[in-house]
Amino acid sequence: MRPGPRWDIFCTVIDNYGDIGITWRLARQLVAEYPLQVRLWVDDLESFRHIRPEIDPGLDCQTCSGVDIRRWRSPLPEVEPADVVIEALACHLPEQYEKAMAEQAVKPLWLNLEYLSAEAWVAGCHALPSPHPRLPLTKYFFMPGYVAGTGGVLKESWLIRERDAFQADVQARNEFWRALAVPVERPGELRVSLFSYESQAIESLFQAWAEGAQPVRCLVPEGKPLLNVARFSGRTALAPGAVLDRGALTVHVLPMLDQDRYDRLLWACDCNLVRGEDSLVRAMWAGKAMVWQAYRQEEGAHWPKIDALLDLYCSGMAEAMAEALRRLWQTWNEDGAAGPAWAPFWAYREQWLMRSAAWQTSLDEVDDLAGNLVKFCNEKSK
Ligand code: TRH
Repeated sequence: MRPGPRWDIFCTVIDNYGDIGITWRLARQLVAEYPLQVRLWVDDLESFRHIRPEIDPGLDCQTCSGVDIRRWRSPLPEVEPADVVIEALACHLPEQYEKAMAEQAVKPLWLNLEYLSAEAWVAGCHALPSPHPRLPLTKYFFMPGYVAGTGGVLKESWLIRERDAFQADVQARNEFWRALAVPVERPGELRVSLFSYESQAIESLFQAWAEGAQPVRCLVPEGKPLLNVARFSGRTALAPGAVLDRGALTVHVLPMLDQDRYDRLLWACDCNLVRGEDSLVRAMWAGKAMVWQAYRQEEGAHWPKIDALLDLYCSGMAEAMAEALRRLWQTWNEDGAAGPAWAPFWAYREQWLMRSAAWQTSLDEVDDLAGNLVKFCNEKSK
């Protein structure tokens, strides 16, 4: 069988896990669902290992789930450029690689995969060409998004099938919880996953849960929020395995999970607090209530993103329900008093499930990001 087209995906890890989270998810899906050979260049394999423990940070070259993974070091070893080149999330390609692309008889198709946003300008920029200032190359902007005319969001072909099977299988969920040393689900209890940046809003929300009537079990994979969790509990530090009790609230500190198990955590909870872009999309596909904390940018550049997503998500929603969502998301992103915003939000618990299902239907109308990328490349290569 003839090997399929070759794709190179370049990823730099700025901080956090979003860049590697998105590029790894994309690379894995492309290999699994299309006849493609994918090489993923990553400058920080240690971060990669956190979301995919099989990765050996000591290796320059390794294969995982059929993806050829390369350490992106400077200077890059001399390699033949692939047929399709993805410059992901504002990373810059090495100069000598760009030169090598320009020297190819058939120039590679070069795409700049941008950050996901609900802002209105996104559709207008999607698929626009940008000629290289010096070399005979054109780069295309590929804009993920939630609406027609954008590149869509990531969604593997197996995702909904596996989610539905897991959510319908009490035994599988019990095993999942036991492996994490967390008690199995109890009637009347609320389970919440928490993945966020450092924020005093965590302490405010915990206070509200602790004082509330409903038992709340909050699952926190280790990372940035632990500072606030520790402060709330009067401790100086916390490690995976720690369990804190305060009033109606029990908090479990979990180890960081691999991406697939993190999905299961989202599927198993009643409400998911997520951050950045990739966990946000996974929370959308989990189908539960969700609260989003955006990656904070200089001069408040993240606020238009929050407002745009709120506008889109709340469109057609009853005013009081939309107001409850806005207040919680806003206080959560402001480091503010999220606690008082919880009860009005949770009063709509059933409606969040319905909204989530309708939102997923609208995302499906845009098709998935990997499929849209492949379609775009096939059309451009004709
Ligand atoms: O880690 P993030 O805050 O990433 C951010 C944003 O993407 C932001 O836009 C970017 O510019 C900045 O990084 C530098 O959040 P995000 O995008 O949700 O990525 C987290 C990844 O980590 C996602 O793929 C899910 C994964 N994850 C696990 O695999 N296991 C876990 O236990 C957790 C909590 C997350």
